[in-house]
Amino acid sequence: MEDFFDLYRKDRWPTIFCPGCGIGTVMNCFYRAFSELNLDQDRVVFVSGVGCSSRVPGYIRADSIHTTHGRALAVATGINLANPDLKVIVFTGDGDLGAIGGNHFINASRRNVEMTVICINNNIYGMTGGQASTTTPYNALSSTTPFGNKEYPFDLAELAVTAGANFVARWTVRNVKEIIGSMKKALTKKGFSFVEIVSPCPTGFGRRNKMGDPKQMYEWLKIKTVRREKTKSWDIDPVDLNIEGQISVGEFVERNRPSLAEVLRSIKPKIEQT
Ligand SMILES: Cc1ncc(C[n+]2csc(CCOP(=O)(O)OP(=O)(O)O)c2C)c(N)n1
Ligand code: SF4
Repeated sequence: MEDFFDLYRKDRWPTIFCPGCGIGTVMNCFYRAFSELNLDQDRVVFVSGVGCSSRVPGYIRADSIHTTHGRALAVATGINLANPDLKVIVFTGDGDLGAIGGNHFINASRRNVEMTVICINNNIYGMTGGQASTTTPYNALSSTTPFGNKEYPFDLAELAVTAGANFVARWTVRNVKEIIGSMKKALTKKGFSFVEIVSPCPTGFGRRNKMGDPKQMYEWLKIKTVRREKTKSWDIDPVDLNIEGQISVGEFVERNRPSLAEVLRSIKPKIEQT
């Protein structure tokens, strides 16, 4: 890629994102990581489900497939197995990936399917008006939990680690340098790589939970963030991933298990002669 700006699909501007939304920051970090790696736009396929986070590929000048809600990883798996020479990159949200798409997420991690998944976790269904998702913090308000969420949230990054992904990192949108670094590692890693970015949704989450303006939400992220170097993420009970609790960030795992496509290609079937 010749120029950072070649990756923008400027004819699609302005974006649909609300003022103060963190998705634009993630998108810019991605542009930076992709262009610094000098990856070939013609050898990449972007895949997304449905949601504000899933809109990102629409602003990138490369081939992409906007699939149905929750099915991005299933389609991405098919693309990778059909043509392992293409780099498959998924943009998804916590609802798309952790709720309706949760089974695909666990199994793509387990199978170590070759793809990079970037999940923008804003703790809510942003696009559809603020319903609770699987990462909505305990006791948080949403349009479907008017008395506070009584379900405990998933820890998406830990889920990917446990299920077997080759590379897993989590940051918040405040950690721009670290996000770019982890995205570069994820994009060059063989197998399933996962980068979760905790991001503010002032419209669907912040407003209802009286978290102030977008600037105050960014301040909230700063106060809540704990580096993994200082604490193991399992020291933080996932139940604590709530508004009063903490968000552990860092690179959680890096391993080199062969990807599903590599394993399948190495099979040499023995044909029995009769
Ligand atoms: C099968 C199906 N069910 C539900 C919907 C409605 N829907 C669209 S986006 C969405 C949630 C989006 O949340 P998330 O993936 O977290 O993305 P965000 O908008 O927060 O970035 C839902 C429930 C749909 N489009 N298709
Ligand atoms: S609804 Fe939330 S996630 Fe969607 S664009 Fe607005 S602030 Fe961002």
